[in-house]
Amino acid sequence: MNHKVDIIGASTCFGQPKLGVDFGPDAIRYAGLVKALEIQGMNVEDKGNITGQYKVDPTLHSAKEEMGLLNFEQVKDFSTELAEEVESSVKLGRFPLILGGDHSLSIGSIAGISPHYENLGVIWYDAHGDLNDSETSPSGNIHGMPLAVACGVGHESFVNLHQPGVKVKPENVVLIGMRDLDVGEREYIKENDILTFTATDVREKGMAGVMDEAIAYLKDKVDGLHLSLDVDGLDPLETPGTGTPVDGGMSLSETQLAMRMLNESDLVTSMDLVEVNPLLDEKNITAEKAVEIASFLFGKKQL
Ligand code: 6HN
Ligand code: MN
Ligand code: MN
Ligand code: MN
Repeated sequence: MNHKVDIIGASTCFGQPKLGVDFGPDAIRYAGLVKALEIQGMNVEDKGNITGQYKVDPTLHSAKEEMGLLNFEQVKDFSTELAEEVESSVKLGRFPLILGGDHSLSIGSIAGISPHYENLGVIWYDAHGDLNDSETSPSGNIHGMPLAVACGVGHESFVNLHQPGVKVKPENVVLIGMRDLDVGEREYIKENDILTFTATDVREKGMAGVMDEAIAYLKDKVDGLHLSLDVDGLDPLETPGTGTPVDGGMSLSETQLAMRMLNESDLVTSMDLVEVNPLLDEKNITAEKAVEIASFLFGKKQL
């Protein structure tokens, strides 16, 4: 595990309609992220927040649509700025830990990371596949599309953002925790044969079994591994402060186990920790659990 960690706050809410998720990065900081990582021996640098040029004015937050994409301009502008910040972190040999913010931020984070790898792997830990495009999306919300974009599907200015071309091969993707997939997403997963573990697969095989399979599948073919963890992958009883909760999710302890196994695999080179919305939370517990999850990825143990 890279011990040099850059914290990059991706303070965006434009990928979905609920205000407050742009405060996610600060909520995670207030829950003690920097200290928690330093205790694990990490050299942490907090790079502050990226906001993009569009200021969030709650009274004006009504989404403008462009070809079925809500807040297209804002997401494009934000993603471009984030990709640059993330790339400079990777170039310095540091581990970018990107705090969200809604999941559309992964358009930018993956665009900044993938040029540095021949074969970037991605683990998408989420209730959702985030594999829609403007045609399959039931909502027009871009936070339901970033993994499709990374795989080369979607609006060309997203697909070619920061660097032209496909950022991640579908065969290098593993989905974990799926339980709310749209029709088009299911088709995409089948057509591209994406290794997928639903929430009931986790129940059936156990998290250890799932992670063993995921790590074995990825370890010999990827030269970098990006973990994109949406807190709605966990059950809403664990992480209520998020915009699109889905029942039947992973527990904190299953997630801790997954993180411990990823730590031991030594494969992970970057992470998004997203969809923490303090305005929907109860006493910041979702941010506190996000800190716990990151701590386990960076080596925290219970004994
Ligand atoms: N997330 N599949 C739904 C949509 O609107 O496309 C929900 C997306 C949730 C997005 O998990 O970041
Ligand atoms: Mn989700
Ligand atoms: Mn997501
Ligand atoms: Mn949401």
